[in-house]
Amino acid sequence: MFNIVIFGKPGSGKGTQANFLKEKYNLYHISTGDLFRKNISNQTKLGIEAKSYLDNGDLVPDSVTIKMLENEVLSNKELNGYIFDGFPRTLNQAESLDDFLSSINLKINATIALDVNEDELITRLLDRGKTTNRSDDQDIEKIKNRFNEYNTKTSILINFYNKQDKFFSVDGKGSVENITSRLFGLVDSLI
Ligand code: B4P
Repeated sequence: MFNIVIFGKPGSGKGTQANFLKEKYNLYHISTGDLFRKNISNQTKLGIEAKSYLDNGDLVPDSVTIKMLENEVLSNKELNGYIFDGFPRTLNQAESLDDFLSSINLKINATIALDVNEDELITRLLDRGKTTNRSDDQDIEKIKNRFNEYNTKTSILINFYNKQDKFFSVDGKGSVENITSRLFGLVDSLI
C-alpha cells in the first residue's frame, strides 16, 4: 500500500488535488474537514460538537478527531492505500496516526506539502466563500485564525516528517492541472 498525507495551509488545494491523486493511484481519500461538514449537515452528536470550532476557524480537539479518523480507516480497507487530507494537523495527531497505522501494519510513505503564500490563499478562500455556505471562508478574521492555527500547531509537522525522510514540498501556485502534474511526477518517483 502507498499512504500519502497531503499537507498545506488552509486553501492550499489539498482537497482539490487529493481528488486527482485518489483516482490515479486508486487511493481511499479521507478528508477530516469533509467528514466534519457531513456530520454537521446531518446534525450528528459529532457534528454538533465540531460545529463551533469549524465556524470560528479553530481546530477541533484531538480527542474527537483522532477517533473519527481511525474509524474511517478501519471501515475502508480495500484500495491501494489512503490519502489523508487535512490530517494530521497537530503533533499529537501525527504521533497517533503513526501508532495506529503501525498497529495495523501500515505506515505513511510520503507527506506532500502544497506551498502557497497567504495572500493567494486569502483570495482563494474568499472566492470560495462567495459560492458556498462555508462561514469559515467568508470572514477574513476567521481565515487569519486558520492560518494562525496552522502556524502554531500544524507547521511543526514539517520537522516531524522531515526527520523521517518523508517530507516533500510542491509548488502549489499556478493552474490546477500544472499542480496535478507536479504531484503525479513526484508520486511516480516515490512508488
Ligand atoms: P479543511 O476542510 O481541511 O479545509 P481547508 O484547509 O480550508 O481546505 P483545502 O486546503 O483542502 O483547500 P481546497 O482544495 O478546498 O478544514 C476545515 C476545518 O475543519 C478546519 O479549519 C478545522 O476546523 C477542521 N478540521 C479539519 N481537519 C482537522 C483536524 N485534523 N484536526 C482538527 N480540526 C480539523 O481549496 C481551497 C479553494 O481554492 C477552493 O475553492 C479551490 O477551488 C481553490 N483552488 C484550489 N487549487 C487552486 C489553484 N491552483 N488555483 C486557484 N484556486 C485553487
